[in-house]
Amino acid sequence: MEVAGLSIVSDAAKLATRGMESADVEPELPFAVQDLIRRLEGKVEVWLPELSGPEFRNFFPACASPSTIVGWQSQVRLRVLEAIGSCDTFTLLDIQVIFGGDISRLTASEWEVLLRGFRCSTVLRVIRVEDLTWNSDAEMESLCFQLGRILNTSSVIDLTIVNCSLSARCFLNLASGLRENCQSKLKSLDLHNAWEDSSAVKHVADMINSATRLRKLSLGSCSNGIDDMDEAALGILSQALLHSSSLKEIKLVDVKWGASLLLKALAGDDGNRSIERLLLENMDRLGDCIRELLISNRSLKEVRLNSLRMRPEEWHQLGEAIRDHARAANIIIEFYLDENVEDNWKSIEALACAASSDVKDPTVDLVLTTPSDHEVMLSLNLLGRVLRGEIRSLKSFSLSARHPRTSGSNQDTLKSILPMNGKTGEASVLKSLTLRDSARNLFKGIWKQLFWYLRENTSLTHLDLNHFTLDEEAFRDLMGLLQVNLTLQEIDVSYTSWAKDGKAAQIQEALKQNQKRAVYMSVFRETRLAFGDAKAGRLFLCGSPRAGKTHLRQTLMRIIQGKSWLGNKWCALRRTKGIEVEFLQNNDKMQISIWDLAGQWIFRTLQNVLFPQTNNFCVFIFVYSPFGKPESCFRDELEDWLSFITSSTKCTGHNLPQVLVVISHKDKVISNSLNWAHSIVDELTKRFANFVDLLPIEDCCFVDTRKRKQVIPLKNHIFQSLENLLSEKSPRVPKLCFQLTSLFATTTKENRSCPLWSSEKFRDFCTPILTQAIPPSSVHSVDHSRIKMSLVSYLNDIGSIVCIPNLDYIIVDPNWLTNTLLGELVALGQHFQAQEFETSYELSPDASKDGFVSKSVFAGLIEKFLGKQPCFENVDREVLENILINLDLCFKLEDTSQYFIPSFIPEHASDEEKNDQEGVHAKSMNWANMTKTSQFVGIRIQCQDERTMSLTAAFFPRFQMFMRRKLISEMDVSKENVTCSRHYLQLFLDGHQIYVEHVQSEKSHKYVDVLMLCSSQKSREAAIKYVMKHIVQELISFCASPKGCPGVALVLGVMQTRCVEMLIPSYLRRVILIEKLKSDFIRSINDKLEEIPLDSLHLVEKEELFLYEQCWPPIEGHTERISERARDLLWDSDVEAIVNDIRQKRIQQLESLQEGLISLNNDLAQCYPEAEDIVSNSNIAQMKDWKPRTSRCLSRATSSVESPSTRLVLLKIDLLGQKVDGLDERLRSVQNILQRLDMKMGQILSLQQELQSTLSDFMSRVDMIVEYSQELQVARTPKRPYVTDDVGIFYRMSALLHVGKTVRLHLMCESVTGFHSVNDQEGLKIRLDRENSLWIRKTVEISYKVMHYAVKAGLDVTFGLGQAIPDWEDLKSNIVQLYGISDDDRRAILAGGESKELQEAWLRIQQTLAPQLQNRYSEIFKLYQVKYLSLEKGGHAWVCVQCMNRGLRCGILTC
Ligand SMILES: Nc1nc2c(ncn2[C@@H]2O[C@H](COP(=O)(O)OP(=O)(O)OP(=O)(O)O)[C@@H](O)[C@H]2O)c(=O)[nH]1
Ligand SMILES: [Mg+2]
Repeated sequence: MEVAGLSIVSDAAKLATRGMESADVEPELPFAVQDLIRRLEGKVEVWLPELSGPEFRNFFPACASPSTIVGWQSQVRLRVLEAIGSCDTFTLLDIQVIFGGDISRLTASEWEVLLRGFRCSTVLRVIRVEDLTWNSDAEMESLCFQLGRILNTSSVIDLTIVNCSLSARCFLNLASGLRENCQSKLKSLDLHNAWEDSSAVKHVADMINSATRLRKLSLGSCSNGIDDMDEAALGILSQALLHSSSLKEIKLVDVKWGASLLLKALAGDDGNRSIERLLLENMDRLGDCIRELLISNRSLKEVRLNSLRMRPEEWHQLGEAIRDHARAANIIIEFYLDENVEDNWKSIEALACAASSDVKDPTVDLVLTTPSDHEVMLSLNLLGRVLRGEIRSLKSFSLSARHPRTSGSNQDTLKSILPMNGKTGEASVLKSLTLRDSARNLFKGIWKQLFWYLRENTSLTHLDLNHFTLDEEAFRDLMGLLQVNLTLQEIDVSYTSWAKDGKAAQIQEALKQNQKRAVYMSVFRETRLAFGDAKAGRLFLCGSPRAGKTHLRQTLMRIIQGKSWLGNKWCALRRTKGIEVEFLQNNDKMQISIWDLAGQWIFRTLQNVLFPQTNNFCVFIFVYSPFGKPESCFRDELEDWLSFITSSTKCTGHNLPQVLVVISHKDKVISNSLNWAHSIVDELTKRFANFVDLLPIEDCCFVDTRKRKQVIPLKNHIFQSLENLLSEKSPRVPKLCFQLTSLFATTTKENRSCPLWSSEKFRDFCTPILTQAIPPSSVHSVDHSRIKMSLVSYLNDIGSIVCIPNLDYIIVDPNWLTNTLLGELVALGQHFQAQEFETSYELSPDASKDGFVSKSVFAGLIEKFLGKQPCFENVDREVLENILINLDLCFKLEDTSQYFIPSFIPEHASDEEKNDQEGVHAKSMNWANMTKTSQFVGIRIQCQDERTMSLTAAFFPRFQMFMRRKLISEMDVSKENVTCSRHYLQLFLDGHQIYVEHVQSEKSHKYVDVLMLCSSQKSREAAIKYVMKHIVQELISFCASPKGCPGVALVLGVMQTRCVEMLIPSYLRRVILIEKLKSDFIRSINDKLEEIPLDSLHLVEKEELFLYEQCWPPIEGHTERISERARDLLWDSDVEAIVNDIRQKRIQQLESLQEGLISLNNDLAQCYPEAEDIVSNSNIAQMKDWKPRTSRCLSRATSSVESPSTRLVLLKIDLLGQKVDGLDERLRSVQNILQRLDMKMGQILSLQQELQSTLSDFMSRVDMIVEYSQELQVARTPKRPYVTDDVGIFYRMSALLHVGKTVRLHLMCESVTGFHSVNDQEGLKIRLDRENSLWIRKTVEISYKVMHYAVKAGLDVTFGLGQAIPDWEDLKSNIVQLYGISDDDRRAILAGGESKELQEAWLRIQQTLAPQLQNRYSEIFKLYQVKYLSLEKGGHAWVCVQCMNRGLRCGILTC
């Protein structure tokens, strides 16, 4: 197919092939080639193409010598190479990618064509030369010459050569490029296993000398063990280092000559002075050298020692040198703790103790990684000593448990591993603590302990809990810790469950508030004020209108004040407006304020605006009147208030807000029974268990609120609860603050006309009390104004005064604000009639338009208020306006003089016709400048748990005002680009049009939608990044702040794009939670990976794996059923997180599988001494002398394992590990997210391939150990039998098999992707008799063994064998000797070959099942016989229907 505009042969290519007699008829150019050229020429390709794939085979064959390819093929080759060379979009030139490392696939002149274009590249950053192979040295030398030229003139800054053993000439050629140009931009040179022999070193030195901007040099040894460097070469290299003035960092990995080089180049007075960072990895005996450097080199700022091998004494000496002489501020020491290296622990202890100093600041960062739970214990023990202050050398401590082989039974021990031994932790100097647990949740038990110990710690500022699964309990523990610990400044919980369920924002907010608290608390401490236990408690009365709250409050007041019924005539009670606050009890023991909330919904907006910021010691009383209402009302009202309480109160640890239900109107109800309420309370107690402490209804809770006698027991009950709360351990508070709180209460009661105090008045009022409170020892050092500012902040935090920013006054009477002012204003604005028969105020029926009113309406409202109230000191119109604006309840548009005041004035009746969901849709919303190619994004920010949380009425209006102020004053957005309306905020930012929409009504208040029309100038990704940072994250943090809904955790959902585009009303929009979409997406990729046959993995289009679609159901009247690609809905960073997740899991699986395989091989080797022959394969001979290289990531050679097959596994894994490690490094240099994805996907495919082949290897070893033989395979005998008792639960099986018992013989599905039990499988009933009990016993043994190895290899998790696995202890102790083959069998094998008993068992299984195989097989076992196409997978198998269908679908089996 000839495509218009694409000339197949370029002029250059024609030129290059001129003179060639081409008799070939030009065949059609394959699509893949055309496509590639087009992409390259369109300069959209960002990643070098792989030309070794089958689609290019005709032009770039693997076998033929490139010089023999002529004519048409040759022209096409040149065309492709030239297109690559001139593409000029590549940031990374990785030679290996093009032909998998075989450079002989191109001729020298072809390389020249390919590389020519790179010489003048201005985007190229990295050149990698890794794992290359070549036929003649000349080829490599010529390539290096080309690369040298690129180094000379392009923008490349990083050259890496790994595993290539280049000759001296190669380096000469590379260096020649640099020599010619002293302006080379090269900043980093990485040479690992890069030279053939040390004759190359002089040219390396030459490169260092010529690269005047070189900052990083990394040198590493060869994995083949050849690592010599003669004296002369060493001298030249050290001279080059010594004289480099640009070098900042040197890294040496696994080299023998490291010490001599470093001493020559860095030590002493004349050593290099520019190098600041030194990294040493995997080296022996460097103690003396490092000591010398630490002492004599002044310029080293950071020294990182990774997996160094030294004796404990050497570590001790190094520790002392660090303590006494080291100048470097950061000394990072990493240990990989393998079970088998005993000295490691002695070394760590020796170092940590020797470096400990009472006078010097700690400089050591200790990083421990361990795969064993024993080592985790030891590490935690060390941590205990560090936290107690016994070891004072560590600045930071990091502990990663990598796939610890634990059965989980150690958690109890873990809990007691961090004893504080009566110490408070004040002596600790540790600043940063990082804990990681990559797989099995080993740390689960320690959070409580750890957080408890950190309560008194005053050194730790940084805590990193990345990647953990953390539960609600741990969250409460942490929030409890943050109540008392004001030292912690940063807590990293990214990639934890808390980051996903919205708790992270709450933690960040708590830290932010703590920073403020820390300021005033330190002032109090410095002043040495006396501290005492907290005694301020709060009682909130909530419930629907006319429930009897105010009556109850008054009766309680009368009881406390000792007034009799007759002494206090009922004044005509008005319905409450806003919140009425008064002191119920104010004595030495307790200061209880009572907050009586209006039931009317219109006041709800104010209520959480006015909630105090700290909510320790709160009791909420929900008052309910059953009079004249159906029972269902009780549930609805209680649910609603519980949700309000949950959402408005911040989590402060395990002290949940207490909620007591009081039922009023006892006198009006015929039945005294409260049964109807009990069950509802029980149900809601469970649902809200994490958030409120809903107390059971007692008899005393059913009252006539007007009757003193009936209320007295209730009062006692309430006080008892408050006393209990206060007696629990609480943060200590300055006694001075109680005194002030109490004085304010009495003073304001006496003088109600002065609720606002100027700061002078406040100061004068406090001075005498303050003078008394300051101890004589501090009198002279005290800064009075600082203390007063601290007192204001503190009293404001606990709610005894209200301090509004930008207001000149302090409100000392909270009731004035909550009731007199705001309650009244809402009442006036909303035409609320406080008394049923009250004649209406002469109000014009004011209404707002989109939340706005004119200046005159606003002024009228304020005037009416002032006219209605007695005269207050300091209160005038301006002050009132200021209060409203600074509480984020109102703002003024300067140009039109309109006021936005949605909470106070109702909407025009026509617009707002009852706010029910359907009614509300902002008709005024529309997209400006929409085109056909416009891109839309919709994000929903919603309550994590819709059944217990809601966004309270004040939330959205306040967010609107907060955001508006922030955008205009902090981000310089012009006012015209920020429009508020009652239900939305419209923004024009960065070229995007954004709606933030929230429809608030009594029923719907669970989410905020962000709708966005992206700027045509920006990519969708950039648009999402922008909106996430500036809107979504702002909203989430606002919500967690005291101004928002601090109890609400918010999570994100993504919206169907059409809903955004068409602005479909919010209640109809289709949304899926991002976490849900991600997990669906992961599942789809995993399924696809598993379905691909092993041998065609390399053919898989990476793009295909990403084809997962989210199906949206139709929306009546708006859209049809629509599917959208998950990849388009999610953002790239999410897709990357998904790929990371899959990759990480694959690596983990491979590691555990490897461990399982090693243990299996060990066991096999034990019972078959000559096992090497059995388990070896053809590759083994080449590997006899192979020594595994330690790679941090994947390889851990267990010393006991020496069988060749194990070595084979280790080699494979190690090679893969190197690839992963190498790739990781490479990934770091790749900025482009798509490139990274592509690389990682490629890596997942090779991991998958490795996994599958390791798995089949593993299975065949398992078969070997249970003696499932070739004959059985040929006879098609099922190979995964297991036996259960008659009930069918696997773990019930025990050693107690007795004659007469009935058991069932079951079979597992034998799918190659993993065996598993089959749901609802009936199995074959067998009654045990003398004859069959023996082989059945043996069958149990077979299945236990299979299970045992499956668990060891981590397959229980992968295959979902969970419930089939017997209890670990049972597995160990019952029936079989599981470590290795059973003794009987071993004896039998050693004596004569095979275990007769096992053979017998298999024979009997065969005989028993044979009749069933005929026809009833699928009925009894739900299994079907299939044949796997590739032999490697083991021929026939019995699989379940799902596995059969899947296998058929992807063509790996036949029936
Ligand atoms: N018979 C009887 N009447 C009660 C009882 N409790 C309250 N009432 C009456 O119910 C009406 C409302 O009482 P309030 O105490 O003002 O109700 P509230 O819960 O404060 O109402 P809001 O302030 O509007 O939220 C008044 O007329 C009370 O006299 C009770 O236990 N028995
Ligand atoms: Mg009331």
